[in-house]
Amino acid sequence: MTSSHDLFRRAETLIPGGVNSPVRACKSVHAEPLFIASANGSALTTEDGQQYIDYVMSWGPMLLGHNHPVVAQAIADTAAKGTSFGAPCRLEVELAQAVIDAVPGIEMVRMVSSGTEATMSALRLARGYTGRNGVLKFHGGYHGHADAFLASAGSGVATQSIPGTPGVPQDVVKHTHLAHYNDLNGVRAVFDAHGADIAAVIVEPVAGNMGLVLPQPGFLQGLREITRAHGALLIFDEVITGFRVAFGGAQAAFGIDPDLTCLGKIIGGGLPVGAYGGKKEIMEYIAPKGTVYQAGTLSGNPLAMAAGLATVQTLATQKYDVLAQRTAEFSKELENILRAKGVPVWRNHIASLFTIFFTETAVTDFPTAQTSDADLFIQFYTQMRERGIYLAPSGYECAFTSFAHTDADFERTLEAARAVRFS
Ligand code: KE4
Repeated sequence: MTSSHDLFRRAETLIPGGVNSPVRACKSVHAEPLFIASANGSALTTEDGQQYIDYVMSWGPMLLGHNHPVVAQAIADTAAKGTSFGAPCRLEVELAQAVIDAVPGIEMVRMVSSGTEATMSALRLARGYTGRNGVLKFHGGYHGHADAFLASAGSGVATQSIPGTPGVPQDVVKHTHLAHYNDLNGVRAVFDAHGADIAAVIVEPVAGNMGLVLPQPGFLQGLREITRAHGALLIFDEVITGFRVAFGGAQAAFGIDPDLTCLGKIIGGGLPVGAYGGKKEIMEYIAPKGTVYQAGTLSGNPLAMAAGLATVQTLATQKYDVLAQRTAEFSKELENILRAKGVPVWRNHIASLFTIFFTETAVTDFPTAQTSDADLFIQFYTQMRERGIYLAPSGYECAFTSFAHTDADFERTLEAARAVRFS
């Protein structure tokens, strides 16, 4: 059996950093990545034959749990008939319908192959629709790796403390304006200075890439009012929150009506799918109906559509409130266990998402998320991993539960936390 270590050594000679996405490299926690051989429900099995309870869940897609039988069967049945035609197929119509039926703000939708493609395309559409260049994003917000979004980005950019935006021309990022999450005065100031040229505000309605940060009362509504007042579009990046915070996404949970919505992760059920959608009047600017160009060889391919459709149809019957309550109780007990060890702890939680920060400061934006003690996080991550608990290798990510996590999983995780010793 080739171990994770041997595979990583080999991968490092073939792939930059040995990984196909930076945050997986576990650099910030001074560990090597585990190579996964298989996954089922809430469990991962590594190439070393070790089993872990998974709270990364592929960074969000696996809300039903890994290898869900309905999804696996849909993939197998569809694969037997071909995987990609480069032509329209029934399944992309059916997934489009399911997304439009579920997400209140989406009247028309375009499928792409990643969250990055979705946000990149939504911004181009906003610029084409408004004739403006500017975009406002938030410190610590992560919207994928398109040039415009790499200013003060969260997720792996924050994890690696990558300064600025190497490789991104200043001419591009000069159109990107920044404000702090939950700071409407900061947003107003940007609009006072640049409002005439701002095409859109893009926001994670619940922030998941600076750790989990919740919108304070009035924040999202304020963004809706400010953008409307200035003729800018409001783009909800629901790549994490879509079909997770509620079946209809954060926009359903918080009752906000964005102009455009970006989706990913869950709507692919583990296969590469992203989507952007919104008001029909805006979406019809997209080629070939309109002239704002966006395209993709594998967009809407039957295999990915089948996985996404089976996932969304199965999620429609799940009890989101029960999972939210179970996750709330589990993460609260985890917070209590860690606080009893004398370390500073702040917990943010919503639905099947939570983050434990190692700070006494209320975490409401990127600067307060950055007060979390990185060394305490590394001790926590390392000792939990030694005890078979697989957490995101970064303090700027969320923990994801799923409909596959059992009470026994949560109790085993709490047992592992009780055994952690902080120095
Ligand atoms: P992808 O291009 O990675 O499919 O989606 C980009 C994206 C867009 N918007 C939000 C809110 C996102 O969270 C993401 C991607 N999330 C990260 C983890 N937080 C993906 C993990 C990775 O980069 O490997």
